[in-house]
Amino acid sequence: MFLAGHRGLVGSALLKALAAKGEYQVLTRTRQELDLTDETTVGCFLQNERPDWVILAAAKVGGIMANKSHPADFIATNLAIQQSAIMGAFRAGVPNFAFLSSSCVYPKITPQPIPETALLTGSLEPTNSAYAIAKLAGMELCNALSIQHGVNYFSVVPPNVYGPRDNFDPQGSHVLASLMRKFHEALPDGPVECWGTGTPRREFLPSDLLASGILHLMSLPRVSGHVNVGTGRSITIRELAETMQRITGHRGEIIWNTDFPDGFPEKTMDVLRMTELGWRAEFDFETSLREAYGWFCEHRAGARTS
Ligand code: GFB
Repeated sequence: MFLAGHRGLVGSALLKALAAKGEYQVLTRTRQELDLTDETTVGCFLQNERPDWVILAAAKVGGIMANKSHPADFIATNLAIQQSAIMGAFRAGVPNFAFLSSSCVYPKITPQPIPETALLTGSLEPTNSAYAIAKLAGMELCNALSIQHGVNYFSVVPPNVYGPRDNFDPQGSHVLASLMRKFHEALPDGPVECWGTGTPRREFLPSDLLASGILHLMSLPRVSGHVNVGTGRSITIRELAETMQRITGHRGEIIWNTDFPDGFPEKTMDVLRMTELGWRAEFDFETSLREAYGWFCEHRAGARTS
């Protein structure tokens, strides 16, 4: 199997889970060894290796401000990676493909929790529409190849993921990593600025559980379309900030800067399909967050902080 993006947040968790399972021989390539945006090179690589699976965990990703300020990069890079990997795999006769999408593909305003059937039933959230359109194109391509050619190409839709090897850059990161760093670096009684109103609700999943969910889907004979792999539970950004304060021991003021966008008012996924497929995410959020904070403290010097 070829795991694309093995050094990232999701890919590194997948690499660890695959090694623990021991059922697959896992091929990896660094960005320097294989440019995933180059369709010809990726096509040749897959023709030579002919893996039985490809997992595409490589993507240009980022939090709300990275998406809002660099929409062209998000759509162009992701479309190029997906075209290379998905069509390269198909042309090389790879029978199985797991594509990593994101819960931001769902409409901005839609009943919560969001079932898989909500896809394309409403307008996208403007701050990440470019990224979402790239992900929707990848999902549709996997689905179309499955329908037209009978291959097992499916999409995994995770919520906001966190864990080892996350990006902790305050401008580009997602909220959980950003707040972890901000509260850690603040003076114990000093202020911390958070973005938006604090009222949006988000669903958070640790990367090792996402990897476990993906491996579960891969163990099934076949998966059609896309599957939400999450917890089905969400908290407000304010609750996240207060939990982070407790974990880091911060006692100062939290300032909500409403010059920054809120994005989706709520993004909580319905996980009934995944439950029926035999998997659910069982974990205690605060314990898991403490573990993630432990990783950050230990690896801070080498973590992506800019
Ligand atoms: O995680 P996040 O950047 O992205 O932000 P999304 C979630 C919420 O946290 C927003 C608020 O309401 C932010 O305004 N927030 C508060 C902060 N303080 C901060 C902070 O310091 N940093 C950040 N980043 N946010 C992303 C999409 O949406 O979700 C991606 O842009 C992807 O494309 C990802 O799909 C899963 O959850 O709003």
